[in-house]
Amino acid sequence: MKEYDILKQFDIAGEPAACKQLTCGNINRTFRIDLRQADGSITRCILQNVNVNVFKKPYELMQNICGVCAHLKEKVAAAGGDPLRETMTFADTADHTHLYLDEEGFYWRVYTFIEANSYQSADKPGLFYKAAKAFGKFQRQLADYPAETLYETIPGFHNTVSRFAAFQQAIADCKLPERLKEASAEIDAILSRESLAHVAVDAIADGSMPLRVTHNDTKLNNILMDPETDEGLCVIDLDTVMPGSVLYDFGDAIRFGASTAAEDEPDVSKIALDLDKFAEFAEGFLAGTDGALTEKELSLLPEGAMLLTYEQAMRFLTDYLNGDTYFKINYPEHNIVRTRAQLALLFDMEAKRDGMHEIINKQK
Ligand code: ADP
Ligand code: GN1
Ligand code: MG
Repeated sequence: MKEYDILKQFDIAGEPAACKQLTCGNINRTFRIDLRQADGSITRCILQNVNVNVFKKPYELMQNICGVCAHLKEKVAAAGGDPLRETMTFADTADHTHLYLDEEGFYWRVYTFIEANSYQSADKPGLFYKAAKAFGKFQRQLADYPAETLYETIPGFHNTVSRFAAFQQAIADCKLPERLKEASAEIDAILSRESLAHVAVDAIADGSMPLRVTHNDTKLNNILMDPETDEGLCVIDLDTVMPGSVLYDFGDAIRFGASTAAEDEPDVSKIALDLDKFAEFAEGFLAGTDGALTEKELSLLPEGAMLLTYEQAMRFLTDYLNGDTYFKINYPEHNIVRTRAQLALLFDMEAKRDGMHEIINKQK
């Protein structure tokens, strides 16, 4: 099997015995491999094919991740935790880059599999609070990380102003007229909300809101939860750790986890913002960040939720108009279905904006 041959390039003990693809991510190709050890026991690792269409400089990407993981390991060890379960651990390669380039031009990495729960929805009572606390703690653990050493793995990743320009360009350059027509209502909804795109970018630019080292992709399935207690165990998918705003981490987690339906739910009547889930996440996130957020950041958290939902709608629709070159899709209409779901959520957030602010005002 090709995956087994690739595994041989990494410094990892055991003989591969089983391989299963894990399909919940939208970007990389991820496999869980069972490894039989000399004593007969089975251990596991993750083999992942890095998507270089998205991450154009994989060596810089790995330098970022290894630096961040080393920093997190020190913090975890100092707190008496287990760095092998609470942070990602990458297997080495002969050239010590932690990356193997195969003859077909694919880049691979291998890291320790962590036995844990990985959730697609926050339905379980208390789960979203625990995830929020862990994402908030992650942010705090990186507060003293030297941000200037981080490469921008995707330039302008959450620069919604430049994303808006890319969206306009996708409309102008679109080679799929039937898609343009089909999406006209969604295009109008996005174009008419341009001012929202400025919420974080402008506040960072005028110095009223700090840049921090943020995760930038805080979907619930990017955190592993302890199998016994469901406490946040390990934040994963560190490809987008870069300087950013706390609004991005808060907002993206709300977008994904405080919705009453999946991010690609085709029946938009099922989609709403669950204010109880919003409150639950906010409480956990404030506990995790432990007083680190400024007054301005706190006051903009609801706008962060709207911003990230708006940006995601824009990104899915840009990809649809560009012919589905970025996100993995399961069927041809997937990106327009995702766009509609994100817009339905955004509209409900707009209606519940005062409610979100009341919750934050009570908690801060
Ligand atoms: P993508 O960038 O495509 O989202 P991820 O790195 O998030 O890929 O991995 C996809 C999924 O694989 C995760 O959501 C998680 O369920 C599982 N996974 C990834 N890394 C680990 C790990 N170290 N231990 C256990 N499960 C993992
Ligand atoms: C991608 O890799 P994954 O599935 O965790 C994307 C996020 C989107 C998300 C939408 C690098 O996240 O930005 O919010 O899909 N990651 C990248 O589900 O673009
Ligand atoms: Mg992921």
